[in-house]
Amino acid sequence: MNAAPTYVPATTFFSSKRKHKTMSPSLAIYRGLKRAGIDFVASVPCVNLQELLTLVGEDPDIIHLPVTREEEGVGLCAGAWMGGRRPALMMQNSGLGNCINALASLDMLYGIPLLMIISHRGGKGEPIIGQVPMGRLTVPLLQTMDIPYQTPASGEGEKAGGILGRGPKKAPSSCRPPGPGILEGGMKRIEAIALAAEFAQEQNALLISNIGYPSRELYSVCDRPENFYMLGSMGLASSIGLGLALARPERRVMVLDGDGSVLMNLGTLATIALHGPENFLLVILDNCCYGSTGSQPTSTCYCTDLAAVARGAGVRNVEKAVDPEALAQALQGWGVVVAKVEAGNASVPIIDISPEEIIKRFIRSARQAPPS
Ligand SMILES: Cc1ncc(C[n+]2csc(CCOP(=O)(O)OP(=O)(O)O)c2C)c(N)n1
Repeated sequence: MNAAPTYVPATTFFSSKRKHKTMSPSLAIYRGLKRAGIDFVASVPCVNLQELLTLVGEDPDIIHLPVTREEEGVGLCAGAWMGGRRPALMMQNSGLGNCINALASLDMLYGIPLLMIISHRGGKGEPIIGQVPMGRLTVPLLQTMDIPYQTPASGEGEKAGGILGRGPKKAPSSCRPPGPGILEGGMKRIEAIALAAEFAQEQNALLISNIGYPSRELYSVCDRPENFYMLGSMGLASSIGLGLALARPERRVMVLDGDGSVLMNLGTLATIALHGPENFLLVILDNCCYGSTGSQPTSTCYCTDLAAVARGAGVRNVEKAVDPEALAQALQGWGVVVAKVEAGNASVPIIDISPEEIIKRFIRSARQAPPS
């Protein structure tokens, strides 16, 4: 048996809430990365990584690839390392969960080094309950996988990339196509959500809503037991809705998803094409960005047309809606609707009912016998 190749990963936890007298934690981490010669970064955004991602994105010597799913970043970084670059993956700790297989059967198997900068949500004082499970599991997961990690204390951010040495190469110029950019003066996401919620109420439909602000906005405009608010598991709204629609063919099931989340689970469109029943409607609220984490642009801001992707995947009923009238019309159908909405979040509070309560009242309603 061959000896296992040496695995040289390193993980740095990072929280922008950390107080620092002289330098922001983001800047300290960025400087550490520069000192270590990091010249290739893949990322999925997190509220706590906003400043660091801006610094990385503005650096002409770093190739920065915002990716659709953290696991994709593991592959990109492996390829970049094979090509002689010094890569890092920046993500929230929930993304670590999405990376486990790739870390084990790619990086660990071949001994490919990877620096992960992980924002550690879900610790003491975390306001979003959906972050808590991965918050607890992060360190045990790293320990189980034998991945060394460090949590830099105030002022230690510059150590972050310390293990990797020097030597940045000039980044090639970007070939990112110009795109339509973020919509201005269109429908607000909360308006689209209110419209869908009203229609769902009329139809006694079950409604699944996307992680982050979309769920908060739905909760604030029209809370019903028939709403399932996602508090974590980014990307799975459409899959949850499809499973439910197949299980309850007599009920209308609607999903309010986001472009970033659909991009994270793009295969869902192929599954919907093959198995999507007539009681299922996926509404993609496309604001061209990750609105809930600071409006970092997604690829729909530049070049990806999710309606065309859905059609290409084989979904037969695909509509586009850019105004409330078109959306109201499209809500009557089934399949996929891509509703173009403005970036930005309404100022609405955090959902104050527990996950246990959300699921209890939802399944009571979802499983009840249809009226005879
Ligand atoms: C696996 C994982 N990666 C990253 C995050 C951080 N995160 C939470 S919401 C969100 C943005 C969702 O964007 P989108 O689906 O487009 O919805 P929007 O908020 O723009 O309406 C991100 C990146 C997460 N919760 N889970």
